[in-house]
Amino acid sequence: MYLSKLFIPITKDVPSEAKIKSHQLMIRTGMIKQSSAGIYSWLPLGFKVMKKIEQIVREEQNLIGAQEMLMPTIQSSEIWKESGRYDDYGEEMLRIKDRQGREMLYGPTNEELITDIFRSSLKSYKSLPQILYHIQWKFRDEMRPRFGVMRCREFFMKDAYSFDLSDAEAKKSYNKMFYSYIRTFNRLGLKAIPMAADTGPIGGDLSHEFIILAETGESQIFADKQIFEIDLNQYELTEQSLNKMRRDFSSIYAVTDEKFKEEDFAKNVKKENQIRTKGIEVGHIFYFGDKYSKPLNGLIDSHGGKKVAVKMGSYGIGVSRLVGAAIEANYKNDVMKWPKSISPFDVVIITSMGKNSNENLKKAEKIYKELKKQNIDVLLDDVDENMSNKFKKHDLIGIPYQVILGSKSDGDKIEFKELNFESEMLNLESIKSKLKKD
Ligand code: P5A
Repeated sequence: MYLSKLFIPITKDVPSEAKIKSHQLMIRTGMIKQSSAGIYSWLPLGFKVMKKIEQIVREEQNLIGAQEMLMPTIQSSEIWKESGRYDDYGEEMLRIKDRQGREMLYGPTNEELITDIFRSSLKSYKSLPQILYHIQWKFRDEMRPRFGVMRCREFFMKDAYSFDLSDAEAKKSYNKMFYSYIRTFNRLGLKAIPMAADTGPIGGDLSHEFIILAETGESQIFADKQIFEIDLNQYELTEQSLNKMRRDFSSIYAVTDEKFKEEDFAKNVKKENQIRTKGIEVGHIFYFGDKYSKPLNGLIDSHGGKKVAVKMGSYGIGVSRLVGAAIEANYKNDVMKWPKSISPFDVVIITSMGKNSNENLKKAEKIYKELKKQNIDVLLDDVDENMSNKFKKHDLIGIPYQVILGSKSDGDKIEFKELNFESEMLNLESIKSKLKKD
């Protein structure tokens, strides 16, 4: 893609309500545009990043055997009345009437709808376990939408639902999802720590929030610093390893504010290991047994033919929130550097448009074609603007690698720079191998 052709409305005008870096930066680099309070359009640059995150989430869900499907955004109020949440959910639910006067709603989550699908589809324990997921827009009429895509009204979520015969089996599904989340955030280049959490309107008695440390986060967290030292790569998808993983994490104190008790913290964590800080919740998993299957009659025949309510859990990842969270975690000293796995482009060729512009552009196009052949996603900055402005702009856009065709590049030697590092002079072959995908 040529930058001169890309729809990327870069602006210096940031509205005063954009208080945190990710919000400011997403507007400045034309990633999103607010259409009304807490509702955004995703412009090409922002959409590209969100799609990359979505794809990693998808691959990691598939890896643990979860099956992708798609449920609608608009739901009927009937199932919510059956579960009892139609009234409980309160003002956050956007309620709509269709032309026949039927009460509908824009789904804030899908526990009811998936239970309805399950109850009319599966009848026997022989079909269990099952994990289904979709990646779909949600709507919550938040009282104070803020921080751009972090707390908005319309947002993109991956939500998965597990179905098992017994509590013991259901815990295995919970552990698989726990593992999948650790892998997912790792691949996104983010250190997200599972913390014991409250269940709120979703319900149940077992729950973890996955939290990225950030001063701008809205979650207050209390943890033993040892939790950040657990080697996340040691776990495998076997029952034994998953049990070990849960034991490792539950043996170290890490909770959100709703679960926090000063005396427990003092008792369980040495003073010098105590961390009190803020974080961004990027995922949240719940085990709630038969909270929905019981009122909604999600029954299955168990071994002896006896009908029992299926045991369920639900598992969410804030896909659109993650775009903002990744910026909060990676923006430092006025430079944004995307993790390789979710960067909107793999590399940018920054071309000086000064006195040798024709020559530079020809050279840039040649390199561009070569890199494209290697399946490398390249942005070519062919905009007629001075180099210092270009560098400033690319510090904000955050593509991690730059090929710079300015005064230093000469013949075979091309200036190559990784953001936040000194540049080096390399030939095209070395650049290709540096950019090679794993
Ligand atoms: C789990 C999946 C649920 O809704 N039901 C289905 C459960 N959990 S949750 O914690 O309420 O949300 C899951 C994740 O969605 C993101 N999120 C949001 N992102 C942007 N704006 C919002 N207003 C918003 N609300 C929730 C979070 O990442 C959360 O962890």
